This record gives sequence, structure tokens and C-alpha cells, in this order.
Amino acid sequence: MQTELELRGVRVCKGWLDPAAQAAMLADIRAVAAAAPLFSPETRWGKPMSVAMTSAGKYGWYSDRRGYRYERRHPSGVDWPPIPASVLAVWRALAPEAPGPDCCLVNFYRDGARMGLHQDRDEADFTWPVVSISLGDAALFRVGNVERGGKTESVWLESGDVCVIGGAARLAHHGIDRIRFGSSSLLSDGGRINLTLRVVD
Ligand code: MD3
Ligand code: FE
Repeated sequence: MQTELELRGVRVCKGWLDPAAQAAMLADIRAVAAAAPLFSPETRWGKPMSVAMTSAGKYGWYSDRRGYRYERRHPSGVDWPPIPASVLAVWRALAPEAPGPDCCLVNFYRDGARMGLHQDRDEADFTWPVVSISLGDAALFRVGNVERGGKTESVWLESGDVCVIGGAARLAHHGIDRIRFGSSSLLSDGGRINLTLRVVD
């Protein structure tokens, strides 16, 4: 069933993708990862992130000791593959006023992977929303404030849920505290995939 909730300005569309649509999108993402393999970016402090990543689209998100940035190519030197049509359709449905996305970041969470509280601010124009699609195991998602610190609120994101982050929430701190590993049967070996669509330029 599709239901909707709002958490600090983040619109959470529960059950936006039915199981067949999730399986089809997963196959599309596996093809992206075959062309542009997953890697674990290093933080500026030289420690690999627990989340493995790749991207599709004009730009991919990248991090190393020099810092965070968008790159035109995968570290192997190949172009990022195109954003799959199944993923673009979700953007069009939920961000109809926005231009097309320049980046689809693919985050892969193995057992124990997490993402600390951060802001998404590597993009040029924060007026465009971010759309995020969850596939596989459930994740405890936390949203805080635009300023550092203060109270936060959390919600479990499950396979097929889609978040739309616009307006003031666009610069809110957010992160993934933990994965309920093995809670979904979508990925046969467990784990979670999150797709984040953004306008970069
Ligand atoms: C709230 N990814 O890649 S997606 C990221 O589930 C990232 O992998 C998380 O944060 C994940 O940067 C969360 C949902 C999301 C994305 C962007 C946001 C929530 C957001 C930007 C502002 C506020
Ligand atoms: Fe983020």
C-alpha cells in the first residue's frame, strides 16, 4: 500500500515502488554496477567509507583525501553509465518542475555499513529537490537541522520507499544509523541500495 509521511520537511512516500518495479530497478542498477563497479571512497582523513558507491549520469559523486566532489568519470576512467529509464521515471513523477537529474548516486550498504550525519551541499543550486529511492534491507534514517546539533527524528526506510527532499529540508543534516541486515528478500545476499538523484550544475 502507498502511504505518505513527512519528517522535518522530508516527504517519505512509503511503498512507492511495488515489488515488481523494485526487482526491475535492481536489475537496471546491477547493469550500472557492471559498467561502473562499486568502490569505497576514502574520506579526507584517508579512511574508506563503509558504504560502497558508484554513479550513473553526467556526474558521479567522489571522495578522496582531496575532499568531496563530482567527477565526470568513474575512477577506472570510463564514463558513468546513463541513468536508467526506470529511475528517471520516479524523478519525473515526484519532481515534475525540476530539470533532469545530473547524477544518480548508488549507495550500497553491506551488514554494518552506516552513513554519519552530513549535509548535501556539493551541488550548485539548492532550489532543486533531491529524490532518494530505497531498495533491499530496511535502514534507520535520521534527519536533524540545517544548523549542526539539536534534536533529530528518525524513520525506517524500507524497500520501495521514495523520499523527496526540497525546500528548507534540502540542507538539513541527515544520515543512516544502521541497516536491519537480511530484513528484505530483494537482494539474495542481503544489503541495501539507495539511489540519490540530484541536479548538480
Ligand atoms: C535529507 N544517502 O547519499 S538518502 C547521500 O540512504 C545520503 O544512502 C542516504 O544521504 C542513504 O548523501 C540518505 C535520503 C536523503 C538524501 C538527501 C538528503 C535525505 C536527505 C538531503 C537533505 C536532507
Ligand atoms: Fe546525503
